[in-house]
Amino acid sequence: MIFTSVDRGPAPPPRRRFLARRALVLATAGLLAAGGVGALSDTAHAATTLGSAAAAQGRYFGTAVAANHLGESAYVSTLDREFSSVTPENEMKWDAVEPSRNSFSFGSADQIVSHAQSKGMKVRGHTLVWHSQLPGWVAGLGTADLRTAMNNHITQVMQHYKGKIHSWDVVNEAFQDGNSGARRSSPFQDKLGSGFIEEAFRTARAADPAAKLCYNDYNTDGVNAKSTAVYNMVKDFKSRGVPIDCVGFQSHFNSASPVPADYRANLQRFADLGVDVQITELDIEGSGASQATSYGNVVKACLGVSRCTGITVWGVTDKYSWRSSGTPLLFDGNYAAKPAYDAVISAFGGTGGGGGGNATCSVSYSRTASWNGGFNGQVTVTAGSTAISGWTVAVTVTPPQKVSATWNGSPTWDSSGNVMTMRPNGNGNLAAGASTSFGFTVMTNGNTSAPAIGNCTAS
Ligand code: G2I
Repeated sequence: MIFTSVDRGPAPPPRRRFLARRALVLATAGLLAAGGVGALSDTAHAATTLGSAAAAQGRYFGTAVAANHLGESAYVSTLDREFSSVTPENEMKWDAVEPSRNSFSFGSADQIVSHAQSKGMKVRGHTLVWHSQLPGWVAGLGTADLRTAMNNHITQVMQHYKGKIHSWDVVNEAFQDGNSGARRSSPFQDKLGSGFIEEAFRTARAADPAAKLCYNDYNTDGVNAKSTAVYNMVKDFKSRGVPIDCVGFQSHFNSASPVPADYRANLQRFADLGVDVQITELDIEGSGASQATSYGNVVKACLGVSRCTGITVWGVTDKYSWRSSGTPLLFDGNYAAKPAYDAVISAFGGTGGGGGGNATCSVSYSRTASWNGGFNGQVTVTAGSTAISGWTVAVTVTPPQKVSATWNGSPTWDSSGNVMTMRPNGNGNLAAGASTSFGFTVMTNGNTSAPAIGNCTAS
């Protein structure tokens, strides 16, 4: 075990030695916080992230966000580091923002929007008119009242967020599954008829003329009867001047519904109608190399269509996914980047580390010791298919936890003192597939949760 901090003078008894080491680590963190914040954040931004890799190709890379996780430091640090756009997962839905007629509650959605704005992220609005998560009072209205209520809802919500939303899902999931190509039954469809969709778009354009107006649906990712029904609607809207700017493809995939072979071709046929296309709720159940390949194929399909303006994944971490047991996202439950993450970066043409070539690495974490008040964590860094000469891994602890010692690595700290970015200490050169490990001691201060291990970036 090689400690990075250097003890001065004769060896004190063990307890004092530990505290001296802790003081040195904390003093270093303090120094960096006082004088080195700019340099540190520059370094952080130099590394490839989902957002920066997508931006290099002129795209955004977003995620669904739930307001109730914004207090979790590992969730927020992963969100802030990696993503350039957010979609509130539930907080802008009708039941959340207008639970009773003409009484609006924007608290949770506002929380997400202000967080995004403070970090320079774009916001997708989801969703204005949808049959689901619709409060009971809406379904109880008569036709004339329903029309007024729908238009009022669109207007009030869009005006509240005017200028803050890059794209709105104006109407969501209005078509039936299967081969009928018919509209789905809903209070809107059943009482207002199919014309409710164009009415919603016209009202939306008047409410916030700068926002892109999208139709969003699932099982429309390949060419099939449902996507063709949507295609025909968009074509009709364009020919009659109904305002529509974009089509969202939710892209919830699993083994029963894999990434379609004609995904790119389907996106392209919509783009050819004169609308942008966006991948709006991407998640792919599975793991390992097959999940990674599918994710890479989605990115390549989007890059193959110039009007595919961005990709949003439906959550930050597998542990909070709406289908968590299928582990469909890019970060596991400990916020470690999965192989799918590397596949996304590399499909965007990134290097996974701000370095050259195809340098990649992956990480695994284990708790190697624990005692009352503390534990030791070990992170193993493994080079990908080419040799690497350097790596960085971010380790985030949850306050009031503190990292009190580290070994076999060279740490720097963010201004909060919770995020430690570890770089090699003489162990940066790894042959293809070779591993090294670094370790650290966490003082739990009452919280025994595991640290979040960020993605490994290699150079
Ligand atoms: O179902 C996946 C997505 C399909 N496309 C439209 C999206 O809006 C939809 O998102 C999901 C959310 O990810 C879930 O989080 O929509 C679900 C509802 O239709 C959301 O689930 C709901 C639960 O059903 C509620 O019980 C819960 O109170 O989430 C709510 C908030 O946690």
